[in-house]
Amino acid sequence: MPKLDICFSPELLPLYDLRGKVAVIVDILRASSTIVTALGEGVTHVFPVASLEECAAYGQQHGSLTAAERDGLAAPGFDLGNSPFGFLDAARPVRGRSLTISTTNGTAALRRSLAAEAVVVGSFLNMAAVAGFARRQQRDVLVVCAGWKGQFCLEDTVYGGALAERLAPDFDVHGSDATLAALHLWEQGKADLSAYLLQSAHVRRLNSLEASKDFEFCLQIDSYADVLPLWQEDRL
Ligand code: 3SL
Repeated sequence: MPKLDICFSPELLPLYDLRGKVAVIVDILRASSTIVTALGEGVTHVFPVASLEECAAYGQQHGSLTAAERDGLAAPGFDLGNSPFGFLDAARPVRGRSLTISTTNGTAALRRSLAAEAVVVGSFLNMAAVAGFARRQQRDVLVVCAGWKGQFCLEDTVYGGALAERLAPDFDVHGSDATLAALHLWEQGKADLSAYLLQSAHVRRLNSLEASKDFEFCLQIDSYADVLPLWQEDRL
């Protein structure tokens, strides 16, 4: 039976062997939720890049929309920041465009996970798509939490617990203390996820940046149930 494990921070990735596994990259607030929203709203594909320089260069090279964030704020000089609402603005249609995006933690975590057999982006918005993909692959899954600058983030770990609950009993979700802890946290929070995650550091950070509506948006379960951002060559 395949196993599901959770890596709490990209800094811990050297302790894991990604080869042969499905890596699920998760940055609930907000990069993975924003990427899923972009694809759900008709963006053709996404180039996730680590640096702002690459974002500008790729954007120009591919004629794509550019989105960039540092420390929670939209980085100057790009079309968009890292809010999912940037892709829901009727005044700026995104359908048919490609997107190059760079964020503080999320896109960097993805770039650090490319040794995996398959890399997908997970969020609450597309849990069904990710769970279905994992089931079809029949490989071990590692949920890679983007965290915040190397540190643990509650919301990413709670997502890991939610995914573990969905994949049990077809996956072994009791093989690591990380997954057990994530399942416990999900159990604590799932009845009222929004109230539970209000305590988290990143929610407080977003609230201070007046991005609290992003928080509620990113907690919707399966609102883009068919969107599967899957890494292929150099894009999702
Ligand atoms: O760090 C990231 O990748 C971002 O998702 C952080 S923020 O939500 O835009 O602040």
